[in-house]
Amino acid sequence: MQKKSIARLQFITSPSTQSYLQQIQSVVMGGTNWVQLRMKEEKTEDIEKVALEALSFCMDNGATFIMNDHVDIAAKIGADGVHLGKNDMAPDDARAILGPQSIIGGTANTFDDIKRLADLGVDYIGLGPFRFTETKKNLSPVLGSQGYMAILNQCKEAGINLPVIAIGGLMPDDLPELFKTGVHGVAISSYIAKSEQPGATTLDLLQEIGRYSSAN
Ligand code: TZP
Ligand code: MG
Repeated sequence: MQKKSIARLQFITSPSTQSYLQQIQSVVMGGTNWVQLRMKEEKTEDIEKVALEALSFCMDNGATFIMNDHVDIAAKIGADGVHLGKNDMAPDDARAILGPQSIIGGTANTFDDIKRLADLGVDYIGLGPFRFTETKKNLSPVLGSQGYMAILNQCKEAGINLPVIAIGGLMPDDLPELFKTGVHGVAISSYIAKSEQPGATTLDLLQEIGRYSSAN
């Protein structure tokens, strides 16, 4: 099996009026093919139950399913990959468990973070936060588009070609500016999850993203 490619839009679940599974169903029906199940407050057994259902839905509908934090659950259910923050399992250890085809993403706030993650073999970088967001606790300093520009330039100079995914408080108006900095794509949670119609919001976002990037 070939490793799946990294899309332009990753939807990340957030607590909202819709259940986590409903959110994933809505956005996949809205056209996105890349989702991350992020459940921070729930018990591991409850997370595993949702993950299993969400993965099954994603498999049936051609979407890539990424598990936040829980390498053990990802391994157990056969998720497409994991997203790991600075306090999670190291990416090389996760790779040893999940194997070469697994998509491993890592969180970065600086160029040094990206360099370290590149050495540890991640497949994509979640670089942020772009701006303040209530979705994540203990937020790192905001980068703004100037920050992305500077860090993406450092990546270029260092020959690091990993796909960089912008994250943190993103809204449609941010997209033209962000894609100019050289990011590969965007990860969006609350703007989609808390919208009235997450599926329709996703479709609009994908159309917008398509105007600034060559594929999704
Ligand atoms: N990591 C950095 S910012 C963030 C995460 C998980 C939250 C992204 O969610 P939102 O609601 O799109 O700001
Ligand atoms: Mg984490």
